[in-house]
Amino acid sequence: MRETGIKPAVAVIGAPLDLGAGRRGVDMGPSAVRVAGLGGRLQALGFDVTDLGNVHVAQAESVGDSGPDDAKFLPQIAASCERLGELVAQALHLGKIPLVLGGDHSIAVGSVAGVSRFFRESNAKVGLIWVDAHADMNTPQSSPSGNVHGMPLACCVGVGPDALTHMFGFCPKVDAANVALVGIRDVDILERGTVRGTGVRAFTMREIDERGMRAVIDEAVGIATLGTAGFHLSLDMDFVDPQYAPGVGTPVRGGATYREAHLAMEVVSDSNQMVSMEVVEVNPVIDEVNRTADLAVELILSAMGKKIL
Ligand SMILES: [Mn+2]
Repeated sequence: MRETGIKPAVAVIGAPLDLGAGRRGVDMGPSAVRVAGLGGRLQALGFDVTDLGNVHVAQAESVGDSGPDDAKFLPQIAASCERLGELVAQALHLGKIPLVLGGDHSIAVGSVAGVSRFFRESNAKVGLIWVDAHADMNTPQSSPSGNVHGMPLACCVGVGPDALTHMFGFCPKVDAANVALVGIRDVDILERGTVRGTGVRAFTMREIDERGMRAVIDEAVGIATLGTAGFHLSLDMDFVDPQYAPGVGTPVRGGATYREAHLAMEVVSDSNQMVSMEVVEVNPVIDEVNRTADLAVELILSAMGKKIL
């Protein structure tokens, strides 16, 4: 997308949803990332930037009933994801790269549905690189918490509540064979069965330690681009070690270092195959002077092509 000679365009879409998370605060993530200078810093990199504002999401305090215990706020989350998916597809129709700011990770169901629907119109499919401390492949049956932000990747490959798996009338949104899950170090016992059963390629932190980030992301790009029109990058900031990214929904130690995280994004950028991106789970409530949001902007810039030289 960068070789066309036309100034590439990015459409920023905020998705301030926190109904999928147990801990409150990620609804402020889009603001924190904007305050960290996202728009100006993307423009400085040569992008034409349009900010579409935030997609409407329900507020927990005004919903009252949290719905099913095994998939809390499911109807509200599905409605938000549908609205988000529409905006993402519209941005792609305008030739822009959708950049979604979360919000908890359940919003990825909407982003991926929108991207997939767009490419489906031209009989193409999309790959998915999911960068995360967790597998996000729980189901209502396996989830210990009933929090939907632990389920979105399973939904993208067709496993989960119909309201999420069949959004826009088709399922799955992505073939499991085109999914790479990178950076996991905290997977629930029953969730492991879904990871193995669906056949997504999961790169654990151990594999990153042993093979190096470069080799792992190269392979992930290969999986996500095999027979696809490109891939969506879903970046959960908890991928990065809490030492560098303390302000996230669910911190887990043992994550990517600052340099490894940048390298991962730089290798993604080198592929020139990323068609859309989202950054989720920035939680300003437990952050330190917005440094996790600032790192989120840095990683976005690296994924979008910022180089040291
Ligand atoms: Mn996640």
